[in-house]
Amino acid sequence: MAPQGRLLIRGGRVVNDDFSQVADVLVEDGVVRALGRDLLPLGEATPGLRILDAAGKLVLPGGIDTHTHMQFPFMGSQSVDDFYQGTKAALAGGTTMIIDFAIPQKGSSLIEAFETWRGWADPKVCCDYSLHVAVTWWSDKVKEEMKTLAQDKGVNSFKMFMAYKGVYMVQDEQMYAAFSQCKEIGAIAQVHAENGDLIAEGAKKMLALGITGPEGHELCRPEAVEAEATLRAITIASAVNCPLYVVHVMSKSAAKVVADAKREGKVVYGEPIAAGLGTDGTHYWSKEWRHAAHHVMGPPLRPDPSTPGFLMNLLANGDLSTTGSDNCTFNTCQKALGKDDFTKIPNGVNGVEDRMSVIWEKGVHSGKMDENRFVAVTSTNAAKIFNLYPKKGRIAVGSDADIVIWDPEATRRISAETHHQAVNFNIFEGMVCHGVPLVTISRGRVVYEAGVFSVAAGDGKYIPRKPFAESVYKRIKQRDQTCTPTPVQRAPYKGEVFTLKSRETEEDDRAGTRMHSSSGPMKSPELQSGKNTDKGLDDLERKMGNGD
Ligand code: URQ
Ligand code: ZN
Ligand code: ZN
Repeated sequence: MAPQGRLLIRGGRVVNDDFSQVADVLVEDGVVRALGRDLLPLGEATPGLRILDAAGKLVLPGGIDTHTHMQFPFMGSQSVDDFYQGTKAALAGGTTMIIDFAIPQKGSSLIEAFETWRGWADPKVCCDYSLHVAVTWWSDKVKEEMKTLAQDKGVNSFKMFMAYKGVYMVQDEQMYAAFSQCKEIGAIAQVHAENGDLIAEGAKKMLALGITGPEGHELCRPEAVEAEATLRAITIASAVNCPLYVVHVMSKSAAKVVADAKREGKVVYGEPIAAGLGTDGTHYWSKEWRHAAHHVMGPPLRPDPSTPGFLMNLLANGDLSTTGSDNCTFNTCQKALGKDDFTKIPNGVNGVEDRMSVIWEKGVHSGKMDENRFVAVTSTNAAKIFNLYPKKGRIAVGSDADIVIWDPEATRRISAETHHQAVNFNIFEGMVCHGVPLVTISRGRVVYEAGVFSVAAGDGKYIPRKPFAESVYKRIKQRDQTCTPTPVQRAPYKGEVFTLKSRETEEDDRAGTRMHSSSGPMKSPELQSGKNTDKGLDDLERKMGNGD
């Protein structure tokens, strides 16, 4: 990366998650050096200092997209936004960090998957990034590798799939084991919450009914399939006292499950995504196959048109915590792999570029949340949960200078014609959004300004994340100390104890039964033992008058 210049962002309204203030921000060597009023009196020139006028604009912490899949090999294809084009598009939309997923095949090494993804990302990324790692199978080796990833590779989040049967799906006992290990190593467990068995059965049923189009994708995995898995994951995590992060919460039912759990005091976080907040699943019934297929993702967008507004309400009131995009884009010809069978349509939609604007429009412009909550759900909460805070997610002295100058009044019309992503479709096509990123600054450098990029492949950095994030683990640790059950102190039981029979005894019993049944009346099972020396049984036999 080119040497860092000095920047003064002058006169903007600096917005953090807790308060806003009009202030200048001085940036040097990639970090915020000073924050305050009139850091440089007007008219005073300093060589080597670039001044950006932010008067009347907002100065926000750069967005953190908690959920992307760049150049992901999936369902026989590979997502078309690679780490170069995907992260450039992120910057254009005001996002300065993404967290992608390294996903090993069943039976493969987690560390190798992590290194593979690093190998793809490092030379290409234009913004900072980090990696979640998926646990797609279970063994002692997986357990050990999770520890190594947490201790040596900067991974503090592991995703378990409850869907994609036969590919990535894990069973409850494997989730229990993986959650237990997450807790041991100070990571947060993440789940793709859908019941994979029900989806597999539902898909067969739809195909048998002759439903081969994209509507079948939603019909075979209705809301209850997501809500059931969400509750199951929360129940397992709670049994382990492991923090849980539910990725891509897509339905009202699943969001209610998360909200209820949160209100019961569970350490659980819900992540809606731009797609679910900005559009809905009525598109699956479009007469145009291409249009419908480009909305296919899992869990699906929901046909209930009140879903996006409901999810936004929960994001605004704190029931849901962060936002990602689940950006996993496939061109039409790739989606067409499933032209005759919806189960073969590669799952995934866009969102990395438009997430911030869609949330501003539907969340802030609509009056559901204020600018501070916007910063919380697009950046700060993610930084806290994934242990990046306050380097990321805040504008403060010492923080990384990942900053966006944001015009809350300007509008832009989203279109695949003008977006910076590689994919040839945009699920938000035609949406007009207030909230436009004017300048994006990545670790102190202006990388995007008025539609022009000044960034090269590899300028971004891998950001390792330490385990035991405070905002997540303080409560977990305390509960371990204070909520672990203890035995009741009581006097030992001194009475009679029934004698359990061994298998040998049972076999003898069966032989005895044959003898008795041929020579006399049947006895109760307890009395059928041929070698009954037990005093209790002798007494019982006497009482029943069978003392032979
Ligand atoms: O499930 C996901 O997160 C990935 C693998 C695919 N994208 C999607 O449809 N949500
Ligand atoms: Zn998923
Ligand atoms: Zn995903």
